Amino acid sequence: MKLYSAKGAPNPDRVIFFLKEKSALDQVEIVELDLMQGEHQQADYKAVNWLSRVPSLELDDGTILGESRAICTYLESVFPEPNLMGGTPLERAQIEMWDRRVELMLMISIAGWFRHGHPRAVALEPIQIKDWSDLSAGQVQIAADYFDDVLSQTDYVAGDRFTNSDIQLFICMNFARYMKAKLWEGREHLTRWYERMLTRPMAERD
Ligand SMILES: N[C@@H](CCC(=O)N[C@@H](CS)C(=O)NCC(=O)O)C(=O)O
Repeated sequence: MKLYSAKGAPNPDRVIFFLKEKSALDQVEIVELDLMQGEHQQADYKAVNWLSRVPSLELDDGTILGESRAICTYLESVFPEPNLMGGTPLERAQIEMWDRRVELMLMISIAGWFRHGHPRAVALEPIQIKDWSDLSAGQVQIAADYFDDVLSQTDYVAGDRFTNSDIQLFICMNFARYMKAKLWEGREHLTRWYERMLTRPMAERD
């Protein structure tokens, strides 16, 4: 299997961190693309993923999978241990629910804040709309407060054990740092959770 990725980019990291938690990163060949140099826009990568987005997973028979969560769903079956996406129908649905909340409420707002507000992101978003960035920045704070509240009630995002939903939220903490924001700071429960996440395999440096 071959994973098309980009160093430090949040969506590929969703897959990389997932694989680290499975101790399976060495089972996948990583092909790094430089997004700032537009390598993902070149014809050879467009032939892999017409949308020019990373990550993409190329299976040994040439099948291509896009969308980080779909890729993780596939990898969960290939590397079932430790289980990160739920062991029962209910738990699978709950983890998907939390994954979607993290992505739709927080990650997309951080993306809007970054893509429309960071000078380097002009390479990805040639028409930057400052109001969009400012609006997104406000939504990020609201969502961070929400997850602080969620973590006041449970030890992990989706309940009482570590799952893919924690990986999603951890990615958001890293992503917001591109905007010099430490979202856990000043948020008691998010801080307690974040400090625990820093000790996990996904946080280990390459
Ligand atoms: N929904 C997709 C999003 C993929 C995505 O937007 N990836 C970013 C990197 S984090 C990208 O490829 N950006 C390139 C661009 O905007 O031109 C997923 O979950 O994989």
